[in-house]
Amino acid sequence: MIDLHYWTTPNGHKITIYLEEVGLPYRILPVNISKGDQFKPEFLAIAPNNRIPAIVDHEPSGGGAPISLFESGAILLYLAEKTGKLIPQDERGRAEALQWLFWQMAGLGPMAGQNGHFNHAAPEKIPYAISRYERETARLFAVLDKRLQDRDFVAGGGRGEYSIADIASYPWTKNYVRLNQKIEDFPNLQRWQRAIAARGATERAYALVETINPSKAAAPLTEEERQLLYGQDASTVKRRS
Ligand SMILES: N[C@@H](CCC(=O)N[C@@H](CS)C(=O)NCC(=O)O)C(=O)O
Repeated sequence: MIDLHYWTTPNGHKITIYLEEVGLPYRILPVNISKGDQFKPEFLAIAPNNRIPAIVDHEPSGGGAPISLFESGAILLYLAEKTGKLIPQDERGRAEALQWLFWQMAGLGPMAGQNGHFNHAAPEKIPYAISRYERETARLFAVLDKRLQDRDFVAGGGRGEYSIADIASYPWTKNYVRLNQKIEDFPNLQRWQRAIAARGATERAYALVETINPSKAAAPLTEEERQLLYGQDASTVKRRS
């Protein structure tokens, strides 16, 4: 059994999509990040960066004590290695999958995250910051679009095979409206996105939002929530353990 410490955000969706795809038994432990659950000592013990997602695998393949992990890319890779599923098995395909997984983790995720922050959460509209992150999001969408011009999936031989590389990027392109991107400018990405959206596992993963966080996106952040999420600095880490 896998414990998934989860909230209904793009990085959280990556892991529910994967687990739904491969059918590993898991249990969700909601971490409501706008209420401060990410600072609870029991969560920090497995996720010292106070960010979701995190997992605890109570049945590691090699036996022994449970393995806990934070960082969505590390979690996807761990689960793919555990199950042998949704990662190409040949050397070349596996290298491609890792390359695009790291691309998402180091590029698309952080840039789109800042795009969302400066467009929707920042207390003041800073045109340079908004433009910088919108343009960088668009550039990264174009990179993905180009990669998909002659293939169905990001990594693997032939037309590619569905893998953790696709799963990592999908949630960060699904929210293109929020990121102020015109999806019709990226037709290959749009085709890929539609194919992933139509998968049963993707539908089940996103359906969890209704049960775990039915009020999602209903209300703007309160001042207290804003402080919790965006008022963090070194002292936040030092005073919590
Ligand atoms: N690089 C991390 C990023 C995780 C992350 O930013 N999680 C956000 C939600 S998508 C979070 O937990 N935020 C809580 C906070 O900022 O206190 C990953 O991919 O796991």
